[in-house]
Amino acid sequence: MSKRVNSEAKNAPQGAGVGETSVLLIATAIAHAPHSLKIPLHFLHLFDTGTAVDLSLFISFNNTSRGVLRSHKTMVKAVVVLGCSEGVKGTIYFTQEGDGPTTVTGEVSGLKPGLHGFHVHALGDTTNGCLSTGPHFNPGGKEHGAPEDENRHAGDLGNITVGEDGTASFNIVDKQIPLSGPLSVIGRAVVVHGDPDDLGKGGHELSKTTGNAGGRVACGIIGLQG
Ligand SMILES: [Cu+2]
Ligand SMILES: [Zn+2]
Repeated sequence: MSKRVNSEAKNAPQGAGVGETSVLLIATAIAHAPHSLKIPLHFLHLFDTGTAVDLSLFISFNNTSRGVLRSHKTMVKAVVVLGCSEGVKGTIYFTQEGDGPTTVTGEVSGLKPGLHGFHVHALGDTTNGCLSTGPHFNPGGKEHGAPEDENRHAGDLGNITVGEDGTASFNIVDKQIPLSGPLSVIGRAVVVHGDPDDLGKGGHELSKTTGNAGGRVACGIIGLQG
């Protein structure tokens, strides 16, 4: 932003040096006064006409970007009710504020103790049970991996850990599963697997596609929540 102000200040027919310094001073004042953008009128009189126009554009641009920032801070929520397999139950909640990361929380019961692969699959189609939810959600055309890997499917959320009582509760924060926009996971499915996801590192022929996580023991469609 200061680049733009600088270059336009140079085009001013006279007093460009003074104008440039003052614009930078005002820009600094604006940056340090988030709730008030009142600029004393006599400041504006320091400039020739050309620079004054620059300044008003700068101020209105600043106002606009603040307004846009505020209006984008909406919360989107989604919910999954797990089904498909006898005895496995659970509810999973998704929340995303603005374009920040998505938080996934939930509880699942009726699973064998240990690690279970946990993914977002591409389709919200359960006409043939969890089998029809397609492969892992992978809009980037990457290989299967761990949530923290650069090379991973967007749907790769790793494992959930089930205790001796057969239940798991979890809280996952991830940047690749937004709830709005072209890469939204709304309308897709969450799948819980019978075995651990090897996170692409198991050396099995399925490691780089599914993490060799075994059968799909529970799944549910990610639906918008009010
Ligand atoms: Cu899966
Ligand atoms: Zn995957």
